[in-house]
Amino acid sequence: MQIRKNLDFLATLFFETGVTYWAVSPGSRNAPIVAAFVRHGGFELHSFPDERCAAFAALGMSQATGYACGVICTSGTAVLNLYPAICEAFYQRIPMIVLTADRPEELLDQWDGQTIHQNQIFEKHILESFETPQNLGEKECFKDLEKIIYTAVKTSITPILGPVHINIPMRDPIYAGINEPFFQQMPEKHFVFVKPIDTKPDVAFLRAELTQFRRILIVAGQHTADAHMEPYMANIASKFPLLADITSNFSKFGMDGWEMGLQTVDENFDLQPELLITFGLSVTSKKLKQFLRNFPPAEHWHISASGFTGDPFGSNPDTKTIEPISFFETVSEIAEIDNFDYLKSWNDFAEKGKTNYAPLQIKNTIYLTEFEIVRSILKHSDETVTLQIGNSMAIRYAGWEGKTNAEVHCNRGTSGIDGTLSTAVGYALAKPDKKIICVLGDVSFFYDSNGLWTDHLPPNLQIVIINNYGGKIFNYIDGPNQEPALMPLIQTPHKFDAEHIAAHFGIPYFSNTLPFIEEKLIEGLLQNQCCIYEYLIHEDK
Ligand SMILES: Cc1ncc(C[n+]2csc(CCOP(=O)(O)OP(=O)(O)O)c2C)c(N)n1
Repeated sequence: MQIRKNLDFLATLFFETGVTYWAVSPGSRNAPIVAAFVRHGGFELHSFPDERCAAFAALGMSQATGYACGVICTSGTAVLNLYPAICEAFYQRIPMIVLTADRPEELLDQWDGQTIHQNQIFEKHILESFETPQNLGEKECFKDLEKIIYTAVKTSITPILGPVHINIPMRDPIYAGINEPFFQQMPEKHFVFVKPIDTKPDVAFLRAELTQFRRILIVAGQHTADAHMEPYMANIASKFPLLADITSNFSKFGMDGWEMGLQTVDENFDLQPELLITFGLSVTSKKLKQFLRNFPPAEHWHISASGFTGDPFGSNPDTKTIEPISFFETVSEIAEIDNFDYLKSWNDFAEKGKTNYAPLQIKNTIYLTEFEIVRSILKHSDETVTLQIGNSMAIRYAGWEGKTNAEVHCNRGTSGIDGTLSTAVGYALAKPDKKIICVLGDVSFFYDSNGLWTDHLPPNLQIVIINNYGGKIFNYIDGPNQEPALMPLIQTPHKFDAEHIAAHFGIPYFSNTLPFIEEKLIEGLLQNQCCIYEYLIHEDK
C-alpha cells in the first residue's frame, strides 16, 4: 500500500514543479507510475507506444513550452530506446525529465525479463542521474522523493539546460492500492525556482575593448526564439556583419546571402575577422566552419550565460559568462564602434550570393527544385508558424535561403535523422495555438513514422516530405558519390512513397505538382487538420 502513496506523492511533486506534459509508453512496470499521474488529474499525458518516438515527442514538448517536459517508460530495453532523444536533448540543451520504471536490485542479472542495468545507464549524456530508494514501499521515503524530484527538475532547467534521469526500482506487489482514492500529501516545501540574476557588462570597459578592433564579426548559432532580444539584434546588424544561422531564430535580422556566397568562393582573405563574437550553439553552415578554420580570428569571444562553450572553429574561444541579451543590449549602447568598412565588405560579398545558385545546379537540378520548395515554405511562413526542419538536405536548403519570419527548430544537437517527425508531433501537441510545418526527407520520414502512432494526432501539424527516393545528401557531398557501389548501402535508394503510411494513420495525403501542393498546404494550415504533402522528385537522367 505504501508504494501507492509514494507514487501518488511523486505525481504531486511533479505537479508542484510544473512538469505537466508527459509522453508515455506502455508497460506493466511503469503502469503504477502512470496511474499516479492519471489519478492526480493535473497532467497532459500523451501515448507513444514506441519509446524512441516518445522521448523525441517529450523533447518537442520542452521546445514548445520552454520548460522541462517528461517521458515515462517501462524497464529493460524500453529504456535504451530513449537514448537518441536524450543525446539530442543533451547537446541541444533542452530540459527533459526521464522517468524509468525498474525491477529491484536483487533481480538484476538473474535471468528475469526486462531487467537490465538501468541506474546511470545514460552515463555521459545526462546532466544527472537519480535513483529513488529501493524500498519505495516505505513511508520514510517521502523526504527523499521530495529532495530527488526538486533537485532533478532544478538541474534540468539551470544553469545548463538538459536531460535528467530518475530510475524508479519497485518491488512487487506494485499494483497494490491502485483502486484506492488518490493519496493527498503536501510537500514539505514549495518548489521555488529563481533564475540567477544577470549582471550587465560595464559599458566603459566593453567600449574600450571593442573600439580596438576594426573587423568584428558576429555569428549566431542555434538559439531559442527571444522577442526581447530582437531590438538589440536589429541594432547589432546595423553595425556589424551578423551571420545568423537559420536555427538561431534571428535570421530575419542577419545578412542576406552570406551562406550561398560562401558556397561559391574559396578565397576570402579580405573577410578574415580580428574579433569573432559568437552566441548560441552550433552553426549549420559547413562552409562557415571551413572559412573560420582557414581564416581564424585573432580573438574569439563566446557569450553564454551558463559558461557552456564548444570550439567548432578551432579558435579557442574566451567564454564571457553573461546572458547574450545583456551583452548585446550593452553593445547596442556603444556608438563609437568603427566597423563599417568591414560590414560593407561583407555586404558586397553577400550581395553576389543572393542570386548565385550555380553550385546547386552543377550537381543535379533536383537540388535546385528541392531548394525552391524549402525556400517557398520559409518565405511564406510568418510568425504564427513554427518550422521543424529535418536534417540532411532540408536544413541545408533552409540555411542557403537564410531567412524566415517563422520560429525554427531542427535537431542539430547531434544532427540525427531519427526523431524529426516525433519532435514535431510533441511540439504541436504542446502548442495547439501555433501552426507547425515539419519539412523533411523521405528516409527521415520513413525512419520516424512511428511518431504518428499516438493517441491524438495534433491537427495543427502539417508534414511536408521531399521524396527523392533515398538519402540524396550522399550524392551531394563529395566522398560517397565517388564510389557507385556504395550507393545501395549508403544512399539506400528505394521506390516507396508515403501514401500508404498516410492511409494507415488516417491522415489526408496530397502529392502532385509543386503549385498544387503549395495550394493544399495553405488550405491545410487554414483548416487546422493534420495532412501529409509529398513532393515526388525524380533525378535527371
Ligand atoms: C539516426 C541517424 N542515422 C543515420 C544518419 C546518417 N544520415 C545523414 S543524412 C541521411 C539520409 C537522409 O535521407 P533523407 O531524409 O531522404 O534526406 P535527403 O538526404 O534526401 O535530403 C542519413 C542516413 C543520421 N544522421 N542519423
